[in-house]
Amino acid sequence: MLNIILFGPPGAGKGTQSEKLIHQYGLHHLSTGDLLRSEIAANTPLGLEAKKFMDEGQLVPDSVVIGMIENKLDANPNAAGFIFDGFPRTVAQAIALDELLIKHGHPIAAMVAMEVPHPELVARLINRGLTSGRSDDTEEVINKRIQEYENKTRPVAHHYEGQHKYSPINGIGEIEEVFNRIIEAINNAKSNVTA
Ligand code: B4P
Repeated sequence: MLNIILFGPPGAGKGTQSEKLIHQYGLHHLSTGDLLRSEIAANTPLGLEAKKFMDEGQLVPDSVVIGMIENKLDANPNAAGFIFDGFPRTVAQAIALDELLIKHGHPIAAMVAMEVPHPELVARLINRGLTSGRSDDTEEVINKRIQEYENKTRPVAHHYEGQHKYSPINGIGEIEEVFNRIIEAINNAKSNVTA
């Protein structure tokens, strides 16, 4: 089983690259952003609660997203592995994920971190906002999301650095070019796991 975290600030391209990775490795894609948006679309109590935070550019409470991930892990016991996209986003989420995966017997193999500078993130997300219809793709909310990332999410990188699983890559360039860098990082991690 191969468990990979795709990490990076809002707009780094996690969702874009996850789509390609699931085809490459046959992994199960777990995006907390997508899961939350489907709860919102279905008007569930969880979705209504999450929307208040997302519209403000804030992170949704840890207990909500950890519970969602736990349900998905339990529902897919035979998966070849998971790509965690947009999760964990706080150190508390990272600790919870580590514990869940130890229970399942397959810890994280690598965190691949996509590095993209702030002005490029803002430009990409404003551009996506022209067609996405996402209420959090406006300049004011985008800047709050990046601030939230700096305050609460960046420390998650140090958590996996401490476990020697942190693998930074340059997230600037053509989508295919970035994809090849991610593949290289994952293949290195795989050979470490099997070594
Ligand atoms: P997410 O849905 O996770 O999404 P994201 O950060 O907006 O973007 P991503 O990095 O996936 O970018 P994408 O590929 O789309 O989060 C949304 C919200 O949900 C959060 O703000 C938070 O409120 C909540 N949430 C989610 N998970 C949570 C958690 N664990 N805890 C608490 N709250 C949580 O790419 C962006 C754009 O760039 C696209 O238009 C794409 O086409 C373009 N692009 C991609 N790669 C490119 C490249 N190489 N060059 C140029 N453009 C590129």
